Amino acid sequence: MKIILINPKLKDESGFFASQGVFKKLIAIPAITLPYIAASTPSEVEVVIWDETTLRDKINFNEKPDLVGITVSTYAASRAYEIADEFRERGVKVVLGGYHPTIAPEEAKLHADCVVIGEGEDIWLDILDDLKRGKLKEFYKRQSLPDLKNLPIPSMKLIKRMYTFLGIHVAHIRVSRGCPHNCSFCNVPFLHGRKFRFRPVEEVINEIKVSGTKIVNFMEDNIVGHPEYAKELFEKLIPLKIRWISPSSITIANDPELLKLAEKSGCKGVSIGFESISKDGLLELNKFQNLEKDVSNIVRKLHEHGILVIGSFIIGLDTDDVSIFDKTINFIRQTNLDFALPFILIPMPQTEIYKKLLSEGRLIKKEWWLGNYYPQEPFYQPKLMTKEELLNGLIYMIDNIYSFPSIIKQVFFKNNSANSKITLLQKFVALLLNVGYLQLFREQKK
Ligand code: B12
Repeated sequence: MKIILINPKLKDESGFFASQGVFKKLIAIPAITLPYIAASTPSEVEVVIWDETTLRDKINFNEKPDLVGITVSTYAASRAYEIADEFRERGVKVVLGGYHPTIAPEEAKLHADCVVIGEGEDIWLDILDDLKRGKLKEFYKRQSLPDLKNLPIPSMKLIKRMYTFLGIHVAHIRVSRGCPHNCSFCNVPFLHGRKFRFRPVEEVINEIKVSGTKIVNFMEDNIVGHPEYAKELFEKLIPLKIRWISPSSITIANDPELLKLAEKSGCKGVSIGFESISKDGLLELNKFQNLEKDVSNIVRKLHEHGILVIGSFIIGLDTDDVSIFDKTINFIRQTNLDFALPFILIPMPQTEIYKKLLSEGRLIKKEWWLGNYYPQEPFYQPKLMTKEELLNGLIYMIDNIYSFPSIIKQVFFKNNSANSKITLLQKFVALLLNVGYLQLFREQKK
């Protein structure tokens, strides 16, 4: 039996930093989803992975596998459906799984023989059995969320291009799934449940050892979501002498023991969703955990522990008027962030924000993910400005934050602490990220 697993690109690829500019050439963050599915496949089945995103694999529609499995995120749904339709027209069976089919299973079913709702490792075996017997069901869904014990090690070897950061082999590792928070823009609780689930620390340590590299990218929502688990993990990472980066919440800076352990275990950078510089914005996003926090102080503490800080912001909230652009630029400068990413709000389906915009008749199109769209365009009518003002405001912000003198100042000449442990190498990495984004932005502007 032969199976082809596909990760589709966006129809209009521009706009998402993961696959453009310097990120295309020097930094590749591969999706680990399909390597997980491949690793859950019995060894007698032949599996190949085509990743149209970061790895730019080409789809060969002349292939006739027994099954094509496609992972579908909302922003790549229309390309995923195009690929699925083409294979089905050629008589190949197609299964769709991932974020978007979990959110919109009936829509996905229009383009597939079967749809997987939720996490897929165990279900995958049932699908393969049913396929063998010619009895594929229309929908597959587990009744409960799986325990993360004994997850397979993702088959990264099936990814054709070296997964890299400047040519260095990086291990991309996931330790938890689920989130108890209720942020109004985020899909994660709907997709992976309202509870943190963790892999046993020993299994994570083993996966790092097996990877054969000392550089690790944790693909988390928040590495310190459960501080006690994080402390145990960090302690066990210390003997491995690795360097790691991860998304995190500000909790990392507010718990001295956690911060010390993060440093000792090799943490060199975190990305933090600050989301909004205003209290009203944070309330609108239900991001209560960020309220009343002194971001300058958080960045300073992280720098004093040798940790770079990437901060992301959502622009275009109902509480944002046109003054938000300058205010956010000033905030980024004053807080000494090493790399800052402003995004226009994306109303992901099944989120509170999506439902609100839909009920107020402010979505440009109910199913904005169908058809050709430009990922950075606002898919909704903002409240206190026009769509054009929002897009132009974002461009203005990026022009300012990423002007060359501004980057140099932000990376090399800020001085937020005499005790900063940020090394020259880290500054170089921050420079690269900023210049990469500038390059991407110039491409996008064209
Ligand atoms: C790592 C990550 C990234 C990395 C991407 C790396 C990469 N090359 O893909 C980076 C940082 C680059 C990134 C960027 C973005 N991301 Co992101 N990201 C994540 C994150 C944290 C983890 C994803 C992951 O690796 N999961 C691990 C795998 C194993 O789980 P999985 O994909 O869910 O797969 C399981 C099931 O879904 C199912 N399954 C999935 N596919 C299939 C297929 C088949 C055939 C089967 C049987 C089963 C199956 O089985 C799998 C195993 O159980 C998730 C949040 C989360 N907690 O999931 C957000 C998430 C996926 N990202 C999201 C978003 C919105 C974005 C951005 C658009 C953000 C932005 N504003 O730019 C960009 C766009 C990406 C791009 N194309 O450039 C949203 C997507 C929502 C949606 N409805 O699609 C999520 C869910 C976060 C959120 N808060 O809502 N992201």
